[in-house]
Amino acid sequence: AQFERDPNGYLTYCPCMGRFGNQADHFLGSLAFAKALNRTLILPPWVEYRKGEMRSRQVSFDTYFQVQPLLDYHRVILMSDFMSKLAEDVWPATERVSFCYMERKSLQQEKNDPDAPNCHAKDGNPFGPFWDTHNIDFVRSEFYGPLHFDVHHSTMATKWMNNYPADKWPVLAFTGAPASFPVQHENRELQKHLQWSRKYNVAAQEYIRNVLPRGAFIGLHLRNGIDWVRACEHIKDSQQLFASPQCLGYKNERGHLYSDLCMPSKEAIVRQLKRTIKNVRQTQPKNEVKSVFVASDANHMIAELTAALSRMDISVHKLPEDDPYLDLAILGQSNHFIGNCISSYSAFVKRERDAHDFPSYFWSFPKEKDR
Ligand code: GFB
Repeated sequence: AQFERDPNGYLTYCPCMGRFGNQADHFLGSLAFAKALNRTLILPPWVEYRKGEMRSRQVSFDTYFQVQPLLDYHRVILMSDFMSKLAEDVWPATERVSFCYMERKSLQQEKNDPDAPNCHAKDGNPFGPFWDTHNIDFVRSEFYGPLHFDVHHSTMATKWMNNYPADKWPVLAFTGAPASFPVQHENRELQKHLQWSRKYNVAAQEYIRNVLPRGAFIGLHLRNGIDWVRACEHIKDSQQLFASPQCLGYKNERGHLYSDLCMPSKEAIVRQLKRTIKNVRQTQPKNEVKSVFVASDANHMIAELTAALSRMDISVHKLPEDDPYLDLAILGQSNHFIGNCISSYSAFVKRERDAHDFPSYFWSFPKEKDR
């Protein structure tokens, strides 16, 4: 029964924008969108980029997350299952249409190209490699503008269903996620259905049990690579940047951007960490903080933090090898978490912790003078 055809149709997309944090935001929105349209969501693989590789790698959705808890919310199917068990019947190769808002120019297209308007859904990286993973080619394009994806504040879902009924359009395949970035406020709570696969749950538990000293630990996310330094320059000319609504509020109800929020100084990090530890010691004396776990894309500051905490008898740890997913799974389990308000990678951890009522804080927030 698991692989019976859904008469209400299917929806899928390429997570073609950004790295994991962006893709996760997009996933939550796409899940809500599929539910609003009452279509089964075909779970796309995650798209990953490795240094020195020209083509993205696609990693099956269930490598990192369980399928079952998503089914509590809505019907979903792995893309590999859909393609091997249902596509021949539901979505034959001669009927595969790609959906985009409006024409997307091809990379090679000259100014006066006579080609008919097209989504060019497989043009460039990761677009081509993504659909190639499951041997998907498109025979036609469909421009869905001016429809959009905000199903919470309008009759948008009805419009989609009227324009694209499932009997004529069994699969809606989008060139990018049918969702906003950052994640819409209403969709944040869907994070509770996104639960780590057994492999990552076990790995996180083992690390916490076997490597960290017994006792409470504080998880830190330090986003400080060169791409981040450059991205932070946009603070000057924006109201919000990436995930910043998670601390500033979606309408800036809790403040405006400032550069420490994006790139806190080393001194500010040490100060805030010490202050957090002292607070925890005062408010939860029974659950003493014994260690700090640091996740970072570049500089973990292990030496600085170790020196700063040595007199408090607190050790500082990081994974022996770079693993963005295990870092996330461990941060999700820490007793306290300090993340970067602007980073969607931190936002993933924050949402997961909110779902469990675990406390989280942000670097340099609130602004020092307001504290
Ligand atoms: O996840 P992501 O979209 O978050 O991209 P941001 C950052 C990527 O950097 C992650 C790596 O997917 C990881 O591969 N990374 C970041 C980390 N932090 C860590 C960490 O603590 N541990 C490990 N192992 N890896 C923004 C994007 O990234 O960066 C924007 O939202 C833009 O699209 C900007 O590209 C420059 O939101 O932090």
